[in-house]
Amino acid sequence: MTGAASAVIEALLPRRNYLERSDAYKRKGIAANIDQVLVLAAVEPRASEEFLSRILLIADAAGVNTLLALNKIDLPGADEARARLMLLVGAGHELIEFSARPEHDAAPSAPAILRAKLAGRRTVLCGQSGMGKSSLVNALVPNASAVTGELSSALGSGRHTTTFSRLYHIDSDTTLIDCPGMQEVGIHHLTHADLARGFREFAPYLGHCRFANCRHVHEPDCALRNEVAKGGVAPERLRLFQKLIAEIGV
Ligand SMILES: Nc1nc2c(ncn2[C@@H]2O[C@H](COP(=O)(O)OP(=O)(O)O)[C@@H](O)[C@H]2O)c(=O)[nH]1
Ligand SMILES: [Mg+2]
Ligand SMILES: [Zn+2]
Repeated sequence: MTGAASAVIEALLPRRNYLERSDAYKRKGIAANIDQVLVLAAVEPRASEEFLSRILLIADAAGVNTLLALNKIDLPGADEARARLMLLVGAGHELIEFSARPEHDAAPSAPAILRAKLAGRRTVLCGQSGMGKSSLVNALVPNASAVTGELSSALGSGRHTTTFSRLYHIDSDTTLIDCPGMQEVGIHHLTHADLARGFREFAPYLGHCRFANCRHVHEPDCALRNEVAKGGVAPERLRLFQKLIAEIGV
């Protein structure tokens, strides 16, 4: 506690949903009762597609809507960055793009693109360090003064990476929760079925394998692996799926 501030819990509201991540030992809550997760990638530094996939998976498993966004499209390299996200777009994730820095007025500004999508909702902002989360908060929230990246001049090294989630009010019924410092997104709390469903483009093939309990790894007559061989599903996506089920042992 800091200073004399204190608070009283007036009521415990039932949880509508609960976004969490987990390693082999413990689960870590990210946020509860949210309407959507805004998953932020950037032109530079390059976002990890695996990181993005992991956030999308935990959100899908929690039953929370997602929105995938590419920031910093004012930078050269936007086309390549967009192309790298096409696997996720092909999997059924909507992609929006903008520039969070208002001085780059040639690119669509974040408030213009996001206002209607955020209005009246509670949105959690997730993304690796450097993607522009704090810049986006500053663009959307009057007087937010979130500290943005670069090297810390005071310390000479290290980054301004905050580690606590913060909730900002855009207006009386619109909130944005910044989740900084998320380097790893463990998925140990997910089941094989959660993962298979989270790779949304797998849906037409699930349930059509020879074995009802097919794990889609090396079973014969696997509908999903057959579809990859035919070119209908991207091999990178099946590889990531197989890596993740091996990681959590399901
Ligand atoms: N060119 C450009 N730079 C941006 C944009 N958004 C953020 N940045 C820069 O990217 C760096 C990291 O941004 P920051 O908001 O701290 O990222 P965070 O770690 O996700 O909170 C900072 O130097 C920002 O000024 C953008 O739309 N365009
Ligand atoms: Mg930040
Ligand atoms: Zn199969």
